Amino acid sequence: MTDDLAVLQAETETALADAADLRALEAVRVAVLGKSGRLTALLKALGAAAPEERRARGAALNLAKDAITAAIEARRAALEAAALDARLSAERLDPSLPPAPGPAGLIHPISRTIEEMAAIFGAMGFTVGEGLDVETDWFNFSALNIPAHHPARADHDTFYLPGTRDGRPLLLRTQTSDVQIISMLNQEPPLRVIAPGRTYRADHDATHSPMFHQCEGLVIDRAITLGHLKGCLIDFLRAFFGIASLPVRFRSSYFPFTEPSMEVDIGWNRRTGELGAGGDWLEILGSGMVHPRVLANCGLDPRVWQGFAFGMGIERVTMLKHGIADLRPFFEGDLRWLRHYGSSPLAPAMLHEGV
Ligand code: 2U9
Repeated sequence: MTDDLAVLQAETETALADAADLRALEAVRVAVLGKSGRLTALLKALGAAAPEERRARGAALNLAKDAITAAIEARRAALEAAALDARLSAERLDPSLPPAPGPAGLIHPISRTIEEMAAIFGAMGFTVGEGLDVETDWFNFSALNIPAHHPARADHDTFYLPGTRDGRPLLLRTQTSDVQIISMLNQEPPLRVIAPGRTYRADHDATHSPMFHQCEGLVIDRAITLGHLKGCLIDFLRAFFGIASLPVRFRSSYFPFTEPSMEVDIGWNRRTGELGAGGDWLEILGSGMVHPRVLANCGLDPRVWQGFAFGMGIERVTMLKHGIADLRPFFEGDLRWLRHYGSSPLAPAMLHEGV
């Protein structure tokens, strides 16, 4: 190698060793191999060399270029590895740290109540079923023994939709019973299912919203009695409201889909709104033994299979549990309300900790 190339290579190696980061490295590369770089200039000058010199000089220049390129790439690899090491140690993650305070997001009270119901009924062996918001009148009414002339079927109570499915009128479901009907049609009994979800009724005032949420439930088995219904709902209500001595009263009622039917009341103080004591009664849900005709509509022999069912409004029980006076903010998306009534996603509903 000629002296000038040896000097150039040595100086480049020193400059590369001094380059502390990728930017400095790039500057060295441009100064040697760039358009106006020192080695590029020597390569350009090769054309002017005497023909007998050109071969040896060309080979020397190429050797120097290869050596310098390799030195640049080696330094680049070292600098990139050092930069990655520095980033990894600066960004080290400690999974044992508590979550950083800040806008982590909160669970809406409706979702929270559904989680709590799933936890309580889940511990009793229920699964959570889902249906469709848009149903036919068979799943919403006919299968449930709700007769053709029933007021619930009228336009002023139910949102009907254009079109049909299976030749039947479409509607927005007014209760989540479609889930239990589908469960009975598709699964072999015994079964235990809850059906939380959106429901719709043509009702809009201070205490009614055209869209609201219900949780219904269904148990089908052999030899199911009213005693099972009562035990299940008393246990649920006491766990949900967190009051072990919550008074619960069953009052005879009527629904087309259950026989006998019962409304369920809990003890409270009407004056203070306090639940659990006070001598007054507050209606909280409806229930009953599944009507034999509903069982038969879903292909079950009522002489073999019995069951009980219940239904409650999710907004209503959430308002009572948390002392929320107004229904409207549930659907207004006001962040101040959500921050106040929302619950932490990091503390999910767990029965053993009290939901
Ligand atoms: C099947 C058979 C029976 C579900 C039931 C009620 C009683 C009830 C209301 C409470 C307040 C709805 O949100 S609300 O307006 N529901 O009173 N629901 S029994 O009965 C069923 C369900 C499915 C197959």
